[in-house]
Amino acid sequence: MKLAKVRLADGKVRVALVEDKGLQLLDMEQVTGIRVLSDILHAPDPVGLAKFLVDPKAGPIKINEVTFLAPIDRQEVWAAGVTYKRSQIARMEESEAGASHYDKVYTAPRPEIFLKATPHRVSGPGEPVRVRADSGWSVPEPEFTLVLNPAKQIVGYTIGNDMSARDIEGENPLYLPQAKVYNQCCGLGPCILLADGPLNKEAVTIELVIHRNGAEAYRASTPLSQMKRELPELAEWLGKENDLPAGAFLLTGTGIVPPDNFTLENGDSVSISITGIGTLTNPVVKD
Ligand code: DO4
Ligand code: MG
Repeated sequence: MKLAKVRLADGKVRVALVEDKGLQLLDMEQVTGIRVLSDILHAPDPVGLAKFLVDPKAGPIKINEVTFLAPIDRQEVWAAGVTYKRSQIARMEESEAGASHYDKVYTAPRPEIFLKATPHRVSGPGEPVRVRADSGWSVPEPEFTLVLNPAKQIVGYTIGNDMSARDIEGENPLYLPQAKVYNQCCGLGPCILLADGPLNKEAVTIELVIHRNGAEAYRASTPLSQMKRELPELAEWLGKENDLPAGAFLLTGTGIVPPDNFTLENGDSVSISITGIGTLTNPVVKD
């Protein structure tokens, strides 16, 4: 089951069930204390609650009649890094000074985890993601993303784009927060696939397509199963000594890194597709 936050033609923001036949709006007035998407995600039984909230009076709405918004409310956004061999190799190449750190973290029991964004830095579907004006080498990082409730349980999955300035990170690993965290540094959406059973990682593919001037400039894909770590392992490390009272999103690292001569440009379009979730597309801005 997939849930989305959408803006209707009349400007109202609603939570909806995303189905093949269209969107079913949820009637949030029916249950006290349930107002926004994360109230459903953090409830004891998100799937049961979402089914209960379907508004029987509202017929299905066509997907192209609404605007999908980032599926975030007050959650923090965290990210794990160097969880795929491809990321380890790319990082070691870009950073003379920090190469051994990336090598070590790939095999160490403790993963790399960093604070990626707060809600105001997140772009939803169709909203711009940003390349820093002081970066000459930036890429999108297409990442399978966990949705955690305040009890630190995985309650859903979405698509994340961990926009990254490779030159800033490569110059000195201590610049990582500036390479990763800035205005419009993170894409999330278009919806949340509720975790209502075990996830078959073998069946999930992550694909990145970048368009420039109307033509395809880059395309690559990776199976989620190429990830070195387990998803619950990453969630557990994030939650150690670290409360998440508003819940959290956890991007789980990139297995796709464009070649070293590729950098995003103003006007590019980044599309990330993940099996079972959908496609997140964002235009790129650079001032
Ligand atoms: O070590 C830097 C960040 C790594 C990262 O974001 C990734 O592997 O996805
Ligand atoms: Mg990343």
